[in-house]
Amino acid sequence: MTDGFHLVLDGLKLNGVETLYALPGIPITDLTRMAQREGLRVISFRHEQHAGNAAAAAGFLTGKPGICLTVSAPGFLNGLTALANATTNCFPMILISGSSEREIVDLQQGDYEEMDQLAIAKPLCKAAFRVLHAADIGVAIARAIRSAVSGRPGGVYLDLPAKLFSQTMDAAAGKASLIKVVDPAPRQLPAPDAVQRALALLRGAKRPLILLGKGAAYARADDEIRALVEKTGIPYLPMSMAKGLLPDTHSQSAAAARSYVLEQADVVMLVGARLNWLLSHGKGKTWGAAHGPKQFIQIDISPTEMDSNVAIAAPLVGDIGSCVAALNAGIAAGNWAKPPADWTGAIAERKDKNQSKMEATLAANPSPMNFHSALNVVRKIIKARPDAILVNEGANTLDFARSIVDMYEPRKRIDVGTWGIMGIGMGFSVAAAVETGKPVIAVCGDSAFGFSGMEVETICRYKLPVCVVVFNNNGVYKGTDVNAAGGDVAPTVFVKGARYDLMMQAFGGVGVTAATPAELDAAMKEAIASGNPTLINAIIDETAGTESGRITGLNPTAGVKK
Ligand code: FYN
Ligand code: ADP
Repeated sequence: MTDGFHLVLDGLKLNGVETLYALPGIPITDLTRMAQREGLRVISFRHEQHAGNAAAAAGFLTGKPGICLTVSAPGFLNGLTALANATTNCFPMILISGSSEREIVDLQQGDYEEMDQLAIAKPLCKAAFRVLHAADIGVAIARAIRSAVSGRPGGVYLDLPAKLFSQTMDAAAGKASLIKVVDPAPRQLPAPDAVQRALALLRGAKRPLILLGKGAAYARADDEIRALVEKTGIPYLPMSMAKGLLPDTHSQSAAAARSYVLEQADVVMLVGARLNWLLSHGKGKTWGAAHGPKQFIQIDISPTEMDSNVAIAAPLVGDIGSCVAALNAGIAAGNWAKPPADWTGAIAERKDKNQSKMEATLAANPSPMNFHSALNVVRKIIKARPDAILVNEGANTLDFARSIVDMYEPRKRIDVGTWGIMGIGMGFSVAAAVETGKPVIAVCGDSAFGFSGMEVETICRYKLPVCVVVFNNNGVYKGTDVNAAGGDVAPTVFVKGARYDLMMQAFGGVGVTAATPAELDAAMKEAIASGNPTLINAIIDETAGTESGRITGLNPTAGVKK
């Protein structure tokens, strides 16, 4: 005989799942124990949100759905933020939650942790399934995997009521009921006429631009994308998680001339990037409305993404690997002229200007450190270890790091993503370390770190090579706000001079305070060389930084006299 517990584990293992990001409790405690016994790695967290974030990051980093396992109602709800965030970011993950007894929940008779979890999860993910019979576990797992990774990737919810786990069935029949998913994320070839339309538009452009988004990084079409950029000679702009798809030092990168290229380009090819708020919806001043309308080519696996904000002249629907390969074939077949020199020359001029300005700022060595002088250290460390994964969250800490810290390899930068969410820091770091075995550097604002700080215990427990650098400027945005009415400190201010380093020490890791770039450099090098869990409390000038970093304009009070 077999039972629900074993069928769940066998179904996951059959599909190549190796790790569960979990938080044990009723009714899944034994499932986590049995999982370990059956050879799965169980990474056990202190809060489900971070287990969920880890699963989401694992999904992005591996292209396979990361699995998060939680208890019912409150545990499920804690995991839900991560599930919704994964869906928003197009990261594949599966949230598996135990749930209470259907009969009692549906009659609202007050079961232990009673909640209609399936109904609550549905609007926040790509698909949600509940399994009532052990014989259906195999189908449910197969459907969850396909839903997570096929088409536009995203989050999937799998509801497993407590009673399911102890249901028994004949072992041979149970084995036969499991499904090994064949080709879970099938290639989707673009239509030949759509390829020709895109090529014609690109060929006619005077000021073309390629915009790479995190979908391009996720697609793992690194060589094809690089060939497209280099064969066409078109300047490209990476969104934050597409940094490193080509090295940020690439001569065609227009990152340091961002405003200029967005404003001036006449044809923009979006590759796995949505025209959402991060790209000013493709409209307005950012896009140089005064310079005439732009024409867009958009490569995306989701057909309904087209025209979501502005008209897309040449939609190219398919997986990025297939679409870019088709474009490359078309380019190789014809005589492709490089973009006009006045366009590439003008970009180079803007880049040089911005880069010289940046170099001058980075060369300064103020005391206390500011964001620039501290990030200059991180910049050099990543240059020396381009295989390290950079996790980045915060406001100023995020915005400055994005432009200061160059990335050299694909999928090495994971950050707050489409929502600009805080609290991904430690969950993403755990997954990055577990899934890649590479050193992880988490650069977090002090506020952002607070959302997941307790997971430093998890990092210590599993002895993960994570170096957390907390940019400590005593508050949200900065530490100098004053409550005009007196009494409590201002809502954005924290305990001054907090010793985040002691949190890591509390669990046996290394905790260091760094007040100068030299101290920060030494501590980071030591952390990477040793692989020991490390937290560096980097003391940043509390007057440095601006409210909301580079997105100040989104505050409803921007422009209003306070
Ligand atoms: C970029 N830049 C550089 C370089 N790279 N200068 C010199 N050297 C290098 N290497 C320049 C770039 O040309 C821009 O100047 C400027 O630096 C900023 O570049 P960035 O960061 O790429 O662009 P920008 O305008 O900030 O991008 C807009 C955005 C971004 C919306 C995509 O702000 C973003 O991703 N924000 C996420 C914010 C978030 O989620 N926060 C969490 C919530 S915080 P110009 O070309 O002169 O403009 C809650 O408060
Ligand atoms: P960014 O925030 O970096 O601009 P977005 O998350 O907005 O990126 O966009 C990612 C896009 O990539 C989504 O619209 C998604 O549908 C698309 N996408 C993800 N994976 C693939 C893939 N393999 N092929 C094509 N498109 C993809």
